[in-house]
Amino acid sequence: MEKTLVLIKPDAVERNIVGEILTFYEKQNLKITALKMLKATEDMAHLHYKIHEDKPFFKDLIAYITRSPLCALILEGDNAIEKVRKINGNTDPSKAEQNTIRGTFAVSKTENSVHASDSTETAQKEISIWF
Ligand code: 3AN
Repeated sequence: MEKTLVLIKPDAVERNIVGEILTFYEKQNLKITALKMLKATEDMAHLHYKIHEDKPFFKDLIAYITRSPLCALILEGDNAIEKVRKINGNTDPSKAEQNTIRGTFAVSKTENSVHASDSTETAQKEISIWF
């Protein structure tokens, strides 16, 4: 059984689509084992996006992720990390498949509705930031 960290990001919480997004995961047999609403602090955002700190979009990313509450959750299931990233879809909504969360809801590469860990090491680190 694998664990992964998901963030339902501010653009999605603002549009009242948290429930619809959770349904994508639950329908694929993933178990929600922790869930909370919170507003990310600058420190949390910096820790979470540390690998992007030299990228040109970093400032906008931090401003966006801290602008209003997000929903953090832990999902568990077989192959959860890969499975959740498939359900989320491509980072760029114009390239995301239609039946993915980002293909359905994402607004832009920054405001792309969801985040999910990309490895077991990242999942462990990200769970300790948000829980
Ligand atoms: P993913 O979330 O699909 O793993 P990453 O890890 O490459 O994507 O990027 C982390 C976050 O940074 C993305 N979710 C997105 O919000 C933002 N991002 C990535 N690439 C860009 C870009 N070219 N322009 C603006 N924001 C970006």
